[in-house]
Amino acid sequence: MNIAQNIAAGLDRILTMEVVRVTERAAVAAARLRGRGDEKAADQVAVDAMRQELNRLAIKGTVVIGEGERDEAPMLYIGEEVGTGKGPAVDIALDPLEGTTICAKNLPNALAVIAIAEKGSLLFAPDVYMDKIAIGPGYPEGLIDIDASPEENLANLAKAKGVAVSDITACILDRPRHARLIDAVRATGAAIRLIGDGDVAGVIHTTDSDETGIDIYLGTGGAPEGVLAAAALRCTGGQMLGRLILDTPEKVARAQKMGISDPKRVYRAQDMARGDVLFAATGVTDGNLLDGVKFGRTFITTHTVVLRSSSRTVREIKARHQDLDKF
Ligand code: VTB
Ligand code: MG
Ligand code: MG
Repeated sequence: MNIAQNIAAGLDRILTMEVVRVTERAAVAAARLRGRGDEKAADQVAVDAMRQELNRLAIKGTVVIGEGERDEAPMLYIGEEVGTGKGPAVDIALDPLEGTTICAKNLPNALAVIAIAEKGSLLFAPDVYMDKIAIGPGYPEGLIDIDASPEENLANLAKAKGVAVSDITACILDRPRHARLIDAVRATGAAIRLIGDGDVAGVIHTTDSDETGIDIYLGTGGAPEGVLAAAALRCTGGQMLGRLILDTPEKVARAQKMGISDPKRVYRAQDMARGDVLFAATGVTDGNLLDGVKFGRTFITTHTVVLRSSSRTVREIKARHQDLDKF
């Protein structure tokens, strides 16, 4: 397929490489404020840097998952038009600093992330919570069930993996709302990796359980982060189910305005991110799959993963940036 055919068919292949700069730039900006205890400042510089680099891309982009009310970031809002305006029309989901608190505390797995998809193919999710469950590739379709108990899901996963339940590790956000879930998982004998923030990384970690030691992601986190994680899983394989938590009439109405008619719908990864999807993440702090930004004396090193759904390619890009003025 040549480039012209590629543009006609969906996402431009060139974008696969171009998009790396966008997350790299956001990650470097945020990394400068690692461990400073100032979440807002780190988020702000990441947003500004991502926006600046995004506007250099030859796309006609619309942000559909952006900085919501919850993070209170001033830019890259839902509906914002980004890119040069000359190029394919695409929808964009982004989080310039996923894990603002992680970055402020300089703990593992803060990321700069973006997903680019064909127009109309990302779930237009309100900024509410989403119940999520995810496992990596190589398991029979339908193995996990969002309505089954944690005991059942863990038993089925252990059986399919050919190990005892006690050899399974679940990743769960450390929140009071998960107290019962945590007890239920521990009662099975499985281990839990409790994370302070960063459930996009948590979900992605299931896709390489040999490396990360995480087999399954469970619990509720942000719906925007759910769509970003789904985009990544579309590219790596793996299964994810998500259901918006629309527990007040106000949230149901908000979702309805965004085109969601069934408030109880269970979304699979392929329902949240359809068609041809590109996903990129650059490590801000050191993590299980990506190294954080390193500030050397003469260059800055970044570590990025770029995924594409149509080819299921996983590219890891370690870059040395010598032009320090640019950052
Ligand atoms: C998660 C986590 C994010 O929001 O989605 C979380 O992955 C969910 O909200 O890093 P609560 O913090 O209210 O539990 C973040 O922490 C922030 O975007
Ligand atoms: Mg954010
Ligand atoms: Mg976030």
